Amino acid sequence: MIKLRNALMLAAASAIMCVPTSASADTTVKAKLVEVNGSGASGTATLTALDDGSLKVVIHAKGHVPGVFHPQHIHGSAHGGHFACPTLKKNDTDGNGILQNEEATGEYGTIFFPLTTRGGATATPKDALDPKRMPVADAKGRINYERTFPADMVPKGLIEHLSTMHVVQHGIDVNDNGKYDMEALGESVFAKNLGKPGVPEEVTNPAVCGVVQGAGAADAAKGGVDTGGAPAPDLTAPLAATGAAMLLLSAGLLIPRRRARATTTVADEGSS
Ligand SMILES: [Cu+2]
Repeated sequence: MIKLRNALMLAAASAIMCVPTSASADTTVKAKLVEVNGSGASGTATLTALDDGSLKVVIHAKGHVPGVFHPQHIHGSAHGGHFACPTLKKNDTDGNGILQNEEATGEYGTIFFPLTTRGGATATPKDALDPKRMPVADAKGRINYERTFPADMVPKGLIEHLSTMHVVQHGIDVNDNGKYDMEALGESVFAKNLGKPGVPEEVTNPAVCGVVQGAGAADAAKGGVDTGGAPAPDLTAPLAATGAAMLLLSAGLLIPRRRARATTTVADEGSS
């Protein structure tokens, strides 16, 4: 009965305020991918936290080393934090003119969620550095990637801290021979430290980095009204819905409910 009463009151309040009762909690954030290590690559990444706890990732990039795989990850932390994209000036601690991944992670955080093309997506080399399950740039160096990860694959803390995440694509060709090789920069210390020796440094060094734009959007994902239904037409919709929810809350009409979401932890450790 209480549920029904709340529903009726919500409907009434919504009618008065012209807010649809089926407000969506979907939240979309975008990142502009900017070149690192003079890769010449660029692109955009769009992350959408869907109502059901799943995460849709769309990446369009160009200018990458053609015909080879490019490890790509969401970098960040389950606990949020202030991250930035690395720069040579600030982060090239060994002064060799190249940003190794281990130098860059100080800025963009650890590998939090590998954006594999299929299968698992744990923050371990098995997934994060799998040449067979990372996107391959086409003959013109383009990568067009889209995957929706179900809720039980999305690591805890990712949706909550969506606005502090970074999208990084790796893989550069320093000696310009069209492939990854040991001759250029030697072995990847980063991969070796993760227990995967024999990976060329060219594979793990960052090629583009993107800071998620639209800070505050993640809060909407967290506190949005869980009424399901119509997809949000744009970024402002979830925020508007949250505003409406706040009004209803202050009027004592709505009992806040945390968005149901799988909390299965996909290993958010094991990366460095
Ligand atoms: Cu990465």
